[in-house]
Amino acid sequence: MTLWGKRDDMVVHEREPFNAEPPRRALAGSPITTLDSFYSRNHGPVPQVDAATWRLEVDGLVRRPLSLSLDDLRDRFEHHEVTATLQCAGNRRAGLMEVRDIPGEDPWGPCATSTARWTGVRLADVLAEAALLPDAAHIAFAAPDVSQIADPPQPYGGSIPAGKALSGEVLLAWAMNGRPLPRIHGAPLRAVVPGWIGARSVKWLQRVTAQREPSENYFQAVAYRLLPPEADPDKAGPSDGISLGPVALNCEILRPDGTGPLPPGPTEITGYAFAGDDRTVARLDVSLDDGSTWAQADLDEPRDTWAWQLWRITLDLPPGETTITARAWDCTAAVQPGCPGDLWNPKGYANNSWARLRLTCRP
Ligand code: MTE
Ligand code: MO
Repeated sequence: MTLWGKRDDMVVHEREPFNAEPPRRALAGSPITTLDSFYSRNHGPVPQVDAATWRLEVDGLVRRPLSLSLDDLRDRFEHHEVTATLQCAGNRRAGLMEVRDIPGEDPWGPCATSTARWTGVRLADVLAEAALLPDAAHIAFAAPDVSQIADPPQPYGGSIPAGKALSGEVLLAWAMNGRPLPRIHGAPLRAVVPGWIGARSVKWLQRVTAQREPSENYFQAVAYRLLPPEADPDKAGPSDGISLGPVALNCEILRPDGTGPLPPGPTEITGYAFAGDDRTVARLDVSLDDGSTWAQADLDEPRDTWAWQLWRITLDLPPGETTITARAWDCTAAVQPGCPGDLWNPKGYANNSWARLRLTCRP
């Protein structure tokens, strides 16, 4: 039996709680990730939610608190679809761990990110129905799963600013790629916060609360903060470091995947690039000489602001050892930083340094 319906060759970091990313070849060349390949990040045991008795509670700074069944959501609100990439803040952490170890965190590779077509209702429409009050500055999400990471154990939750919550792209989703949302991905209902770190797309959503301040949930107030290198992550609080929200500009090489030697000669190199939030990727460069010279890859048009853009280039790989380096530029002309050493942080988040893949070519 495969775990949670995932492909056999998933890279499983933990079975319980289930944490797994697909191999590079599973993402290569596919704008939409199939359900069996989609990465999954869980902080506690996957809850079993009975969709028939489940209700979404909407409360806090609203004039009309709501308690909605799945049918209420489906019948009373317009359905919307968004193609969005989820990217875990821990994506590419392994590259930071090569600089300095990060005890207690999984060494995620380049594939803690995937893209799906999400269907549901707009969070904005639900908040309008609840008559959101003007002093609501943050929208908090709460879920029933509990993580053993801290003492005492911590339920999962988080929040996003009201401005993002009221934008049209944030969905409460019950379907993924046109199929019912799988349990491992948050059934019966999850938040989808496009362009923001995956952590804010809360699964098994139970409660939406409008409030003045960000959520005090552990995963908002303590974890998922980008701390200075010398900080103690266990003592971090709301005033320390940066609370992670919009995803930083990032890219990776997906093919070749470095798993075996290749024949030298013209070789197609492909990958993904993702600009995060409402930015788009504008250029993608590839180097075979560690960044001395660069060639510009062919990059997908930003069809959808909320999804990654795939890229490809054919280059002549020499015999012997080669490192392929890739870097993306976004529409504001920002470029990825070169060195993971400059980005190291105690929880290993947001490694968006240049992608590097070592491989060997043998005739
Ligand atoms: N929601 C709940 N309730 N519990 C969780 O552990 N993990 C978050 C987010 N939502 C999490 C959650 C994190 S860190 C990420 S990256 C995404 O879910 C992963 O979503 P996926 O498992 O559907 O890929
Ligand atoms: Mo994540």
